[in-house]
Amino acid sequence: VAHNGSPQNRAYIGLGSNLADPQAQIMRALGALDRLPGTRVVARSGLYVSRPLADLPQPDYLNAVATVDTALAPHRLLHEMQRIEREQGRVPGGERWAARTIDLDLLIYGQSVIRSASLSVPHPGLSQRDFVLQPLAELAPGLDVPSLGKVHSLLESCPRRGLRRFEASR
Ligand code: A4P
Ligand code: MG
Repeated sequence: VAHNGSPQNRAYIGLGSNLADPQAQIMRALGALDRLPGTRVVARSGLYVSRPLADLPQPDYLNAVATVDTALAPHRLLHEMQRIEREQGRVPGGERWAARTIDLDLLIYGQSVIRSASLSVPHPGLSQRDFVLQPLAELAPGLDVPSLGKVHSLLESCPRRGLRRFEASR
């Protein structure tokens, strides 16, 4: 139970960027998430370099996952994540999978399974994305992903697309 009495929920948020200094974009988004009301970033994975899905002609992505404890309800958290995306210059209404300064995906929210028009949790792409599962396994290998199974088993059966650890430059 948080300071203000609201129950805390453990969520995992995926971060991705392939424009305008991706490392700085991810660090800035982590700071913004940590400043949300009733919310703390309690851990973050290492950074990973990944090729764009569908081999789209775009720069490689930098990806990471954050562990977040939050008193915000799922749709409210998503709303705040979208505000952070806009503040970091994400242009809304672009094509699906277009290159972006920052993309924040709500991967997991406690034990919740949500399938609403604006929010699907666990994130539908999770089990097919090594750039999500590898950093998630770093944070919580034994985590049971609602309706899908353990993170380490999901990683074993996930297609590998040449993900590599990013060597920090600062
Ligand atoms: N939405 C539904 N569920 C969620 C959720 N769990 N988290 C809705 C976040 N958003 C969720 O998202 C479109 C709509 O998804 C939102 O309005 C929200 O209501 P968007 O971010 O505006 O559009 P998008 O990201 O272009 O489309 P989409 O289908 O969400 O793509 P993804 O899954 O976000 O993937 N390649 C590499 N290597 N690394 C990446 O990080 N990311 C993407 C985007 C593509 N290729 C990538 C990467
Ligand atoms: Mg997205």
